[in-house]
Amino acid sequence: MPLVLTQLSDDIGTIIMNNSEHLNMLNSAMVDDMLAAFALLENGGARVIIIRATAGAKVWSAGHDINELPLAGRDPLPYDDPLVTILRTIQASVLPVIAMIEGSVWGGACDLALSCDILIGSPHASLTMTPAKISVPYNATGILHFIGIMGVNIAKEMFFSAQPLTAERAQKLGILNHLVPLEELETFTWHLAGSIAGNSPLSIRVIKEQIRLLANAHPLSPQTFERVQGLRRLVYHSDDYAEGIRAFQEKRPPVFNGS
Ligand code: YXS
Repeated sequence: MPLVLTQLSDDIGTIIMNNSEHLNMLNSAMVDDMLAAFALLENGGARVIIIRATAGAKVWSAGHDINELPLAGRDPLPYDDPLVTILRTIQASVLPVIAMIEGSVWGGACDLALSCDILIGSPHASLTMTPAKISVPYNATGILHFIGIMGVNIAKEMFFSAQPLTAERAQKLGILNHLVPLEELETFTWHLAGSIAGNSPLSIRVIKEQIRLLANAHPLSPQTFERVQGLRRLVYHSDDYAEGIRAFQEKRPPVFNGS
């Protein structure tokens, strides 16, 4: 069974995460198939892309495959990590990308959903940011991404609490563009995609890249960048990082000792 289904109709491309049995975990195989689907649609004439899970999926995506996280002492989210790669691909795609979210979204999959240009959710959608749950040091790009979209206070609450942000609250905060009844979600998303597909693809492509460049214009001094990376090494060299992964795999609450 393919991990990803790809469809193209009326200039609208759809990438369906088709591994709900394994909660659409963003492991390297799933990401490889998503990257291939992107290339197929970008070169196949699509004017807009919808990313979704299969209908009825309770979990849109459970995020990074924890079993693919490197052992303690190595950066869990390096530049060439599959999850980080798909985030860059979505953000840099010349096509507008819509996340159609029916279920719960976890960890790095939140970053994937937020990398899309427009988020449309049903009342069952939720976003839960989990680094602190398994003692993972999130990366600078990702943290800036969250701050840019939701502001410092909401980003702190999401990262510190690892509690779900409900669809209703996400919509009030402007994180979800639209909160739509489940039975209308597909039609609403398709209609919005159609209105985009009917507009100038060149103008949209230029505006998307302009917004990406201007929104990410953070003057980071080399010293600040090194400091951020040094802080991350504190975590991924820690016992807590290894404990977070071990506890998940052993299905027990983690016992963090802060070192
Ligand atoms: O017991 P089996 O072998 O069937 O495996 C269980 C889970 O262990 C497994 N599973 C995962 N395995 C690896 N990586 C994952 N992200 C992951 N999520 C789940 O899938 C099988 C079914 O899970 P189960 O029984 O818990 O299903 P459920 O319906 O009761 O609960 C669904 C979830 C999503 C609420 C639950 O599976 C869950 O909390 N999963 C972990 C979500 C999470 O923490 N994701 C973040 C991954 S790390 C990441 O994305 C970044 C590195 S970061 O942390 O920095 O954001």
